[in-house]
Amino acid sequence: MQFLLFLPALLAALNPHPGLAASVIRDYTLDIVNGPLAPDGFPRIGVLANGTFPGPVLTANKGDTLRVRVNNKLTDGSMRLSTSIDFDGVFIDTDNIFNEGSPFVTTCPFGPNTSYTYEFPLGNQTGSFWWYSQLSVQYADGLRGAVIIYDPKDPLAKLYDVDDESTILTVADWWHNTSTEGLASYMATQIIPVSDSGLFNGAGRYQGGPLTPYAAVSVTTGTRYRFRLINISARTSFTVSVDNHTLTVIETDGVATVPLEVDVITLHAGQRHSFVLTANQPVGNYWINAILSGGNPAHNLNLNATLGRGILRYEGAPDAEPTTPMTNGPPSPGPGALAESNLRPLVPIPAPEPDFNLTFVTFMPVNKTVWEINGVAYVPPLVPTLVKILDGASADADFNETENTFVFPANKVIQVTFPPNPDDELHPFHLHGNNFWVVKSNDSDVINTINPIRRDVSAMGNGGTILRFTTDKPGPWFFHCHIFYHFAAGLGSVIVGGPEQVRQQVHPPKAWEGLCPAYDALPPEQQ
Ligand SMILES: *[C@@H]1O[C@H](CO)[C@@H](O)[C@H](O)[C@H]1NC(C)=O
Ligand SMILES: *[C@@H]1O[C@H](CO)[C@@H](O)[C@H](O)[C@H]1NC(C)=O
Ligand SMILES: *[C@@H]1O[C@H](CO)[C@@H](O)[C@H](O)[C@H]1NC(C)=O
Ligand SMILES: *[C@@H]1O[C@H](CO)[C@@H](O)[C@H](O)[C@H]1NC(C)=O
Ligand SMILES: *[C@@H]1O[C@H](CO)[C@@H](O)[C@H](O)[C@H]1NC(C)=O
Ligand SMILES: *[C@@H]1O[C@H](CO)[C@@H](O)[C@H](O)[C@H]1NC(C)=O
Ligand SMILES: *[C@@H]1O[C@H](CO)[C@@H](O)[C@H](O)[C@H]1NC(C)=O
Ligand SMILES: *[C@@H]1O[C@H](CO)[C@@H](O)[C@H](O)[C@H]1NC(C)=O
Ligand SMILES: *[C@@H]1O[C@H](CO)[C@@H](O)[C@H](O)[C@H]1NC(C)=O
Ligand SMILES: *[C@@H]1O[C@H](CO)[C@@H](O)[C@H](O)[C@H]1NC(C)=O
Ligand SMILES: *[C@H]1O[C@@H](CO)[C@H](O)[C@@H](O)[C@@H]1NC(C)=O
Repeated sequence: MQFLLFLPALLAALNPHPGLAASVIRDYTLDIVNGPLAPDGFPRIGVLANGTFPGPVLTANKGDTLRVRVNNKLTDGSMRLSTSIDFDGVFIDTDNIFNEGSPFVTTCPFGPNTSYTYEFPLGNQTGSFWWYSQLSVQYADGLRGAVIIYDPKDPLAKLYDVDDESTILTVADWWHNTSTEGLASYMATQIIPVSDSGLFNGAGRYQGGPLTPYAAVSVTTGTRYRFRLINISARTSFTVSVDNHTLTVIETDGVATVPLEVDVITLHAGQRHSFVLTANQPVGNYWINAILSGGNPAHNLNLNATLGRGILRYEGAPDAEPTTPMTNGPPSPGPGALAESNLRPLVPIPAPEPDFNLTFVTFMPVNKTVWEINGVAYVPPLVPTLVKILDGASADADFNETENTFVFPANKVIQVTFPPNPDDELHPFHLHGNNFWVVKSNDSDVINTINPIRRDVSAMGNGGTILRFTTDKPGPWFFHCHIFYHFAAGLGSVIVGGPEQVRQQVHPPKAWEGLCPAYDALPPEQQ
């Protein structure tokens, strides 16, 4: 019996992504600590999983169950002491929605010296995702990392030779100040703190700072790599290119795509892309340009976006920086740039006709740090949405107006139209637990209901966007701007599908039921 229980974990430990059909439990422990780090050469204390940034990569195979025990060992009261971990883009099923980690929607955060274990089957989903603290803007302090679900039978496997931990690429913005200072400054000034640096695979530089070594990615001539590019930034978009190499996009937010060759990829909040790069250039060192944009650089003279980069190093090349100039790479938008409207899913699914239409107009009043959807800024409720549903809430009117909560029957199609954005800011909207069809991308006037890309984050802008999704998976799902400063100022909503089905299907464990009473009992400085 003991042996049988241990066998899956043993198999998982021996072979990180075997081609085995057997489903296993991927058991991870994350110790959340306040620890020192200096990814761009500036030393500070962060909020880190196991003391590292980015945090540990969580990997699984299609069909596995992910189990993540999170031990909150935070001690530094200058940053948030509670936490709550969300697994961005992962289709957590209704039965396990209480482990979805969205504070005040599906759960409550948990305080220092306590633990919580998130567990859910991964179903048929595969691709590149990430985990992070969904509490306030805490992830800006470092609590973020990748989640990769490998497909042992990837239909695009013939396009690449290597896909392992060495091909996971992360880009992140980084601040020398804590997120609590940043949030206070934002609330006081309406100006999102501009980051001090951009990090590629956890390393970067700021203007006038030390010459911190850039992260190098090793390749061998003639080999094809599946790079999984994940934007784990908190506020900033990244424009990524590799000097003298083309990038063939094959995945967007966990959805396999028709291969699309580009020179440069722009990643907005929360977005992920896999691309294939063939090491077909002369042996040498090449710049990987990871150029951030977001905010007025005049607000932080430490920021020099051009310093955001890494190195593609061929086997046989010296352990040195490229001798070519640091550029920002090809322009995006531009002729070689990835445009969302050009992406096609490998398996096209027409967007079904909507049963309900919503229009979301985003707005920030003058001189007030509040972001509204249709005139209402989201305020997290004291009692999470899921608790209210389990207690009988069934209609919009059962929620406070400031919960921006929209209730629909199960198995319906919802269309959300974002008219051209009058405030002229970028808002990457992210739907938890589900993909949407991007029927109209901000970057195109074309309405495509035949084979639009499906994904879970799309950037709204002044071009206008139309999304469709279904309520086939009952539950309350956060739908919010992924710029967490905007989100913290109210740019969020909750889509509830099938409240009756939720009450039938969802049976949370005692450990979850204890989270809210424990959190509510914490002194505010430990929340
Ligand atoms: C994190 O650290 C804990 C304690 O040392 C360890 O048990 C766990 O395996 C580590 N997790 C990962 C993902 O490395
Ligand atoms: C957590 O536990 C440690 C060690 O037992 C203790 O020193 C610390 O005060 C505790 N923190 C809180 C917030 O209770
Ligand atoms: C996974 O896909 C198979 C085959 O399409 C289907 O029968 C099964 O219901 C799916 N499982 C889940 C959890 O969606
Ligand atoms: C960092 O915080 C300090 C103190 O709150 C503030 O004076 C400074 O302007 C902040 N730096 C940036 C770049 O926002
Ligand atoms: C990339 O190609 C250009 C010519 O297109 C060349 O000048 C440059 O040296 C090449 N870069 C490297 C690192 O070889
Ligand atoms: C930013 O860094 C690049 C590369 O080192 C340098 O060429 C440029 O002058 C820097 N920008 C400023 C404003 O100093
Ligand atoms: C939703 O809007 C579309 C136009 O985009 C329209 O064709 C459809 O009839 C509307 N559906 C409902 C239920 O209002
Ligand atoms: C906003 O604040 C600025 C600077 O304090 C002030 O000049 C302006 O009149 C304010 N605008 C409104 C509409 O309150
Ligand atoms: C409803 O929202 C208003 C405005 O944010 C707030 O003052 C009130 O306390 C909320 N009521 C409940 C029950 O959460
Ligand atoms: C949105 O589209 C407009 C018009 O095409 C364009 O100017 C803007 O850069 C786009 N924004 C994003 C975030 O793609
Ligand atoms: C990366 O892109 C920026 C800009 O769109 C967002 O603000 C970030 O939230 C995003 N990062 C993640 C992890 O989504």
